[in-house]
Amino acid sequence: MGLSREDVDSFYYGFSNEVVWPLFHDLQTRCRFEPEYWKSYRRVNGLFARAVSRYTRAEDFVWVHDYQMIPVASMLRSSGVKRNCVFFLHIPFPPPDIFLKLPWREELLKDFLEYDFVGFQTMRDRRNFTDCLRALIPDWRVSGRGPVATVSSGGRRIRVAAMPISIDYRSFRDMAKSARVSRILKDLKRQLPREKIAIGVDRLDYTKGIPQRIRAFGEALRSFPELRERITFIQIVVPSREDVPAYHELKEEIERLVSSVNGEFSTPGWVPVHYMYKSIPREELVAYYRLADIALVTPLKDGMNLVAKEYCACQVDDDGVLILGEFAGAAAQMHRGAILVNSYDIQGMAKAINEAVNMPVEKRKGRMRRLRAGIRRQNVFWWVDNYLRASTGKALVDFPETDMAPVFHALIRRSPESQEG
Ligand code: GDG
Repeated sequence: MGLSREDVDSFYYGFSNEVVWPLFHDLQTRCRFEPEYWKSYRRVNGLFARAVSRYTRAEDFVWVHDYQMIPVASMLRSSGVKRNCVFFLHIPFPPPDIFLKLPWREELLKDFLEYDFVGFQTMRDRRNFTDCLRALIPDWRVSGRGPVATVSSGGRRIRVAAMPISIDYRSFRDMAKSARVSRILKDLKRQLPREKIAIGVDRLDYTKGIPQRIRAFGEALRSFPELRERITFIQIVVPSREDVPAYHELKEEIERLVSSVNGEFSTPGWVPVHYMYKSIPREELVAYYRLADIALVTPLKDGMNLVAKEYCACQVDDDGVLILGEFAGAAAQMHRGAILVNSYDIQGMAKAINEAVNMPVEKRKGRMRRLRAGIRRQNVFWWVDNYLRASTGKALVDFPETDMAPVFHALIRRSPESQEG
């Protein structure tokens, strides 16, 4: 099955990346609600559904991933094909006042309800989803506490869950210890002989908070002059969705900010921000993670953010500080070991950078040990296992208390879902 250029433009770049992606990251002013995009999104999902029906049998278990493919189950059902179909959303689910902007809000919400099981990254997302259900399709009832809830209407009953994805902890840890990575690390240390290195690693995306982070780094150098010449910030940006105009503009904005910070603070022999716009091999990435004393993971909003987990897995000497945005899904599991920041707060992030630079070694190690122990236990195999258990009605194993970043705690106590039994 091939997609035409028009399909790719309107289904992928259009509806998926100019409607669902910005809307679900709370950036509705970036959305282009083109009716043509919606039509194409559903038509192309019909093609995916046809392929699923052709290549699977009735007894197969079909696991659909992510926001490009939300309508696959309803497309299967409307063509009379029965499958046990489950779904996982890798990106956040927005709160009702954002989701309600979508012109096709009821249809898209109903598409979720055609799956037998829907997994979200965090409680925040699952709660937003059930809040939207209450607002738009009130005959669906939500019941149950804890990570897996049930939503039902008439005879139909589906489960919705918060299932935080993770990484292959051992493969990152072992690579970080390998001779090859140690060699790359040695070279990097020779070329960047600074006391402290901070790192950011992101796909080029306006949700990742890269301009705010560069500004925060500049602000840290301005507010804490003793950091100058002591710290270097390496920002790796991986090219992504270059056919979407907003991404071009973002790239230019990042380049302007990097040169402005460097113009203001560089001295002979010290360039404060090293900016790389390319994809690098995994071993090199792991060497950079090891090199970095501080990781700046400050998305404006993120389903999870695997970079936060990878960075910690690679700190094989337990030494390193994670500065983590509280709107990343990862903050629900990692808030106790990380320095949490509001990724829109430039001065708050600047202070966090200063705090990270000055954190005593015992505190750094204690926090990093805690972070790594969490990721080691709740790794990607734990995630797959629990996803499959939950989606087939089995009990979860070693599952965390339904946690959220502290800023959301008061909200969850008030939510009607948490009061239903
Ligand atoms: C979506 C959600 C959710 C990056 N640069 C290089 C490189 N990477 C790898 C990282 C990491 C991955 O890309 C990025 O993962 P994220 O989780 O940060 O973000 P998204 O791509 O936006 O992913 C997100 C995720 O799905 C999983 O559910 O966490 O919230 O948006 O693995 O290591 N890898 C290599 N070279 C690079 O230069 N080799």
